[in-house]
Amino acid sequence: MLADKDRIFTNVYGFQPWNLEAALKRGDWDNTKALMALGQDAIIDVIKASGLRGRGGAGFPTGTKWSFMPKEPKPDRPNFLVINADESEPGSCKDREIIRHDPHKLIEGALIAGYAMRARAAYIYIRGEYIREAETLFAAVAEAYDKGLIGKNASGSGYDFDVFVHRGAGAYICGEETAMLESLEGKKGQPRLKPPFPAGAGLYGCPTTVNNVESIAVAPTILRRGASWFSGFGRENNKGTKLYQISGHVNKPCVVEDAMGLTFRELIETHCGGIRGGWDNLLAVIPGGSSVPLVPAKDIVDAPMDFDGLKAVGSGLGTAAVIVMDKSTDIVRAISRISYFYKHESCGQCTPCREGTGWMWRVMERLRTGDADIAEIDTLHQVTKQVEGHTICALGDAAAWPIQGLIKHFRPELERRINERSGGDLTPMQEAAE
Ligand code: L3W
Ligand code: SF4
Repeated sequence: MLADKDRIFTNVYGFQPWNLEAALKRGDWDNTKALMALGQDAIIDVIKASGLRGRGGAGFPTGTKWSFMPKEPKPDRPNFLVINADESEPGSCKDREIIRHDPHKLIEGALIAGYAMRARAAYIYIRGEYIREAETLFAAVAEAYDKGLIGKNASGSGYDFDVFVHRGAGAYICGEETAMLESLEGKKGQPRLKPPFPAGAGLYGCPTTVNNVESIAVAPTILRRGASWFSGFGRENNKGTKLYQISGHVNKPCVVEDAMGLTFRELIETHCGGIRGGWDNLLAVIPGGSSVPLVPAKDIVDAPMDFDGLKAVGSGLGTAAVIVMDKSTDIVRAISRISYFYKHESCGQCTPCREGTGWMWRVMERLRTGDADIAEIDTLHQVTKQVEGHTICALGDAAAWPIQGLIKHFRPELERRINERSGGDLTPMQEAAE
């Protein structure tokens, strides 16, 4: 278990106030000017050496991403930093806790990262439903301006840097980085074709880096404590500490910071009081938010909770939103509900996703009730393969993978329902819960 002294997010449960006075006591904004004096390229080198990989789902190396930004921005084409706080992935709830209880870590991180990338300003795009969190963030940004920590001559560094908070309007797809840029520009939030990547042409066509809240919020601590301290946790290619969000059928759901690479069993036993009803009652786990395939109990228990460990069992770390399902779960219904989510959130601009998500959900619903032919299981699988990799953004993959995981691991259950027509309609209690 991670020692308290090694936690970056020391106020994740909000036992202390979020405000600047309390943040200063926790060590935030401690001589930020000296950190910046390291120099822009040296800051990027520290982040590279720390092994930090993006915490928003894709795991792209953060320092490498920062290094893509032009070193001499043109006056009419400034660099921008965009921080993705549109946390909408089902199961994900870590960025919310950072913003609620530790917003100054994020704002200080924005300044340091923005400075390293020669950015003129940071835009924090916050999920529309995060109303109280947005209020906290607006207030924390105002505190930072008031004390001269950001704005003109930010923290006495001689560097001018603004931070703008922008509220979303409730669309999951605006968490996709280029849809977010469109939305910030005041347009409909629809993903752009990549390349060009945002580092080449991003916000208003200017060089832009989009990073997740957690990736930015850990940067000041990495600089203060050193790259080797951070890379001392986890293992090769999977370094550092991470906020895990465990929901579902555990005795104590929580958001907790621990080292990358601890096993699923360690995570659940150490922080969640075990599986509801004991380990024999575990059915399956979605380990990285709804976009990654489920993993059956037998494969997940000893899997390291990091990028490579979860890839090895056919899934992914995603945002480390760990959804635990025990044997009381109707697994077909659960995946069908996820399919409905992607159908609902598809922006509709490419055909495989627009048509495919609805088609897959309708078949999933018939599989749920058992009102399908056995051959349709393979047809459904083929359609998921036609959607996967054939769309503009990753939402198409995200809609396909959970179904592929279901078919791979729970085909006998799908066949049983069809053979017995046993799924049935919703019970009155399930209807009420819908
Ligand atoms: C310059 C290149 N930049 C890649 C950049 C790229 C982006 C980052 C990763 O999707 C995943 C998705 C969700 N030159 C570059 C380059 N980049 N090559 O690197 O890019 P990519 O395309 O691998 O991923 P993405 O489009 O950022 C993110 C999955 O995460 N997910 C979580 C979603 C989480 C939320 C939330 O609520 N926080 O929505 C879970 O699995 O499905 O696969 O910046 O520009 N050659
Ligand atoms: Fe829109 Fe879906 Fe295409 Fe992504 S994959 S651009 S959400 S239609």
